[in-house]
Amino acid sequence: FVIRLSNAANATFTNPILPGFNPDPSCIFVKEWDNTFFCTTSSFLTFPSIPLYASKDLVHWKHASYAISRGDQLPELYRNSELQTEGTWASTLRYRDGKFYLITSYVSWHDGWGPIILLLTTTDPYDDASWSGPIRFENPEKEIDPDLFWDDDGQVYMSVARGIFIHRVDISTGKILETFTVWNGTGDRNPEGPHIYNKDGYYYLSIGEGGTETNHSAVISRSTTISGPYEGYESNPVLTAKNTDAFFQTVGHTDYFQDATGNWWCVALATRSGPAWEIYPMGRETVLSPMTWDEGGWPIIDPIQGTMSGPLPPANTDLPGDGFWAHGGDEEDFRPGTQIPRQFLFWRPPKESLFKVSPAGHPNSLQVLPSRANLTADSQFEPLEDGMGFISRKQSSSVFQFTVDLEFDPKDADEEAGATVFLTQYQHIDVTVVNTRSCSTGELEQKFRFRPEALGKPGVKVPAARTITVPQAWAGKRMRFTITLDESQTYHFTVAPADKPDEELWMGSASTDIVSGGSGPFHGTLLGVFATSNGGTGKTAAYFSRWRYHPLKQEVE
Ligand code: 6LW
Repeated sequence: FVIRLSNAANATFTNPILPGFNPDPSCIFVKEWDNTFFCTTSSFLTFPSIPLYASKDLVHWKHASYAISRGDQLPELYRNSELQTEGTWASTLRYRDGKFYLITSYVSWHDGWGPIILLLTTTDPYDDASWSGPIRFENPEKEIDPDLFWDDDGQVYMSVARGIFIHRVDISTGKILETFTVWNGTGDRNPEGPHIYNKDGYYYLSIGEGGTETNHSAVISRSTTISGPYEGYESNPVLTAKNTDAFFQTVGHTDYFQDATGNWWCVALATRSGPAWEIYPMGRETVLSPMTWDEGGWPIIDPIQGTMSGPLPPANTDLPGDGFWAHGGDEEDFRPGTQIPRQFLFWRPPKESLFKVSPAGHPNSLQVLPSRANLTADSQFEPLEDGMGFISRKQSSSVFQFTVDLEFDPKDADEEAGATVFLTQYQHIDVTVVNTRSCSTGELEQKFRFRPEALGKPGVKVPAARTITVPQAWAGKRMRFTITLDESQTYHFTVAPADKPDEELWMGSASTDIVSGGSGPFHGTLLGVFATSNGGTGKTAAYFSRWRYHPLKQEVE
């Protein structure tokens, strides 16, 4: 029998534990790494890809590394496809004998549906460079959501989804040695996200089903042999928000782990949307719930709420590395000698020459050279050939203020630079300075432009785009762009001269509805800056400075 060492009093914590675009969580506890919890989440097309977060107390999460930080870790880049849902999907993170194993599927439709299963490893979870190049696994049925499980006899099993299979594999080569067709859930659609756990003589197979929308749920089965037959739990699902009016919806895609005292925990993905499920700009985020086992040996998981309690480890923020805090904000001044901030993300592997911190002549700024592509996918511009002059961070709070300054003196027609709320290349809301040719005089004029793009969500109400001529008195000045999200879930966009921020001009307002779901059903919004020639020949650099992102409140209900 087991002596429960836990005498931790219940303490409260707040969901989501990993706010912002952080779906498909997979988490472990690693005693050998100073009693630290590690989690990973899906990145899709954001790059660097597949973040690892670390925590000592399950409350304070700090970014530790990216498993994929070099374009050459992806076997093919599929740069020409315009599908926004490609990229790195659900991964599984595991630790064994001094090594971290991250198995993921890189999904592409380049030649039709073609997910590639990749295994990356490291012995230092705080160091991007230490992550190995991938081993590509056999994937005859084009499966996704790989899991890794080591049995006591040393055999390794990879379970995968779209119909659940368990493959016995050789992890050094990625070869499949044997395949078992096993339990596919309760009969609901999209059995996926499998994980296997060994406990008290049973192999437990946990999966998600119902699809990643409001019908999502977590179900479980077990068997005394790895190959099955697996017996479904009669009281499935073990966790869901379907048919409830909970604020946290779409709950599913779970992973389980035990802490130092033997307590069990469950992570899942969820959207802070309420049952109406219309407004959830941050997409699917990572939530936590305490978990116990009933007398029959089946899990009991508390339904997800914003404030929960459980036997948390003592508060501890002592974590190594130069990572950022998942709940934190930014104050970035791009000082000479520094790198691109760790929380900044590109859309696909970047053309690195487009970005430079503190370039000569423009200290304390981030230089962004224009790409021919703007933020909207349009094959006319061969959008991905020469990269995208776009860089961002995740929106992690449902009320915030994001402010950034811009020095930009465009020379050619259609050169444009500014700030954006970005879900995909089909759904974003931009505020910029753009060089336009006047219809009446034929002269080039600098204008402020507000432009919502909602191609990816037909039928959504979109405010009109508008331009305002840059006032004479502001010409040549550094401009300040501010994006504020208020409690009514409306983004407001303003511009002002950086030296007179009170003289701000309102450029537009837009509902978060525009960047919820649609072409980015799996995604969450990014807040960023960009520079583009809009398909032209312009080469004028944009210099961004004084980047401030202040999350103001985590919750809006
Ligand atoms: C992921 C699947 C899912 O592969 O959504 O909600 C897919 N679960 O397991 C993309 O994140």
